Amino acid sequence: MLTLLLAVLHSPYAHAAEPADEPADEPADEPVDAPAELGVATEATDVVKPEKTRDYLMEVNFRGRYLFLPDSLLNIWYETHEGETIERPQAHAYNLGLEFVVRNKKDNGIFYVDYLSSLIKPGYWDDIDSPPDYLDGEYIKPEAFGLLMIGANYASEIHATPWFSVVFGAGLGVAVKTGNLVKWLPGGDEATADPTCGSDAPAYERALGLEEGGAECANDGIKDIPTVLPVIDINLGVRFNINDHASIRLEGGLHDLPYGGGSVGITF
Ligand SMILES: [Ca+2]
Ligand SMILES: [Ca+2]
Repeated sequence: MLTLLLAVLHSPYAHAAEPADEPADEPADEPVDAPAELGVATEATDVVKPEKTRDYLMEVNFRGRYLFLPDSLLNIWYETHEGETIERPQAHAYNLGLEFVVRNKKDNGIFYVDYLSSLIKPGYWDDIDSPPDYLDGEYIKPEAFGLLMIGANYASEIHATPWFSVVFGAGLGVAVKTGNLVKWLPGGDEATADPTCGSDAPAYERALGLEEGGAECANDGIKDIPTVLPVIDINLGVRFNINDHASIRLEGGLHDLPYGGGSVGITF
């Protein structure tokens, strides 16, 4: 019985008689008795058959992330000046990029390139002193400040259902700094570029103008940040797998900074 079924399935006439099964191979109104046409149908079937020639999938994804340093952490080192005009800015950024993923049922290799763009507003960064000194902080203004990041992550995957899984892992990368953090120091500091400008004024006044509408002091250079930095990745997320054709990954963790975000793309 089984032999018969297989014989039927392999018969060229079976394909010709069932155009609904193979609509791409042979339009229904083609003459079924032309030998050349049957030859094409058989050939096409043979090509379609070995569908799974590799036991891994690949993805190309677009990724977007929001990164931030929590206030609770910054509060350890910097005054908040909450509610004042010199209130400490938020330390946050966004991150856009591309991923190439190679994965099997359990293992994921994720290769990425992305760009972190600072969302930090110009503002006053006043360190915590004991006894308090609210006038010795620096005024920092990001100028095209960002990081171009490239790296590789490994992630392990646990499938809850064929279309939903938990993905977690870690990895390393390299970041190249773009732009700068321009700084103004408090007046009287030995390192000010123009010691005569606001010699007893705090940094925010030297940056924004000593008086309402007044001239600003020249900046005092840039913050000393290495051009090349390591990237440490720790990721925990979930993946929605759409028929092995597309996937969405939502995750959070560490991408040098704590982050939350997602990746969406095609699977092939
Ligand atoms: Ca201080
Ligand atoms: Ca201080």
